[in-house]
Amino acid sequence: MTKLITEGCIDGWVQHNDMCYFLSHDKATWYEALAVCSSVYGTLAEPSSVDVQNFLVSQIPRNTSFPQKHFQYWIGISDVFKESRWMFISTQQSVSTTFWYPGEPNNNIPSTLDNTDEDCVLFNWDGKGSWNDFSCTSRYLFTCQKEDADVNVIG
Ligand SMILES: [Ca+2]
Ligand SMILES: [Ca+2]
Repeated sequence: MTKLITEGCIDGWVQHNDMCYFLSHDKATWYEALAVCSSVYGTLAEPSSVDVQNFLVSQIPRNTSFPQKHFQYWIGISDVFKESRWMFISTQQSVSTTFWYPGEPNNNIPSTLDNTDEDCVLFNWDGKGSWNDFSCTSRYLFTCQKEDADVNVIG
């Protein structure tokens, strides 16, 4: 049996260290976004360090139509399992390095129809990468990550 290891990222994904990242052009709920990322054997992006956080900030396109409005993206951090316990969704490890916008996370409960609280994290709340907890059923852009090496077994 031959093992063929292909390094690098597939088209449309950007490499950083040993990971590939994808920024969506379509909006989805946090749950839908997680399903999309999982469907390509990845997960929602997890800025687990200053390095990854800064890389993701560098990848966000400018909103040329509405320069005052920043593009915001779902990332793979949630407190959906236990309120105020923020964890990376792929590993369920607690998040230690955080980049919350001042006053966040506030678990704000909007007076919308579904009346959910805020259990999912939006990246780039302020145009500088800050995080804000938000209602998981809101529709936003999202960013996925996956490991850069695809292993294809031939034989
Ligand atoms: Ca919450
Ligand atoms: Ca919030």
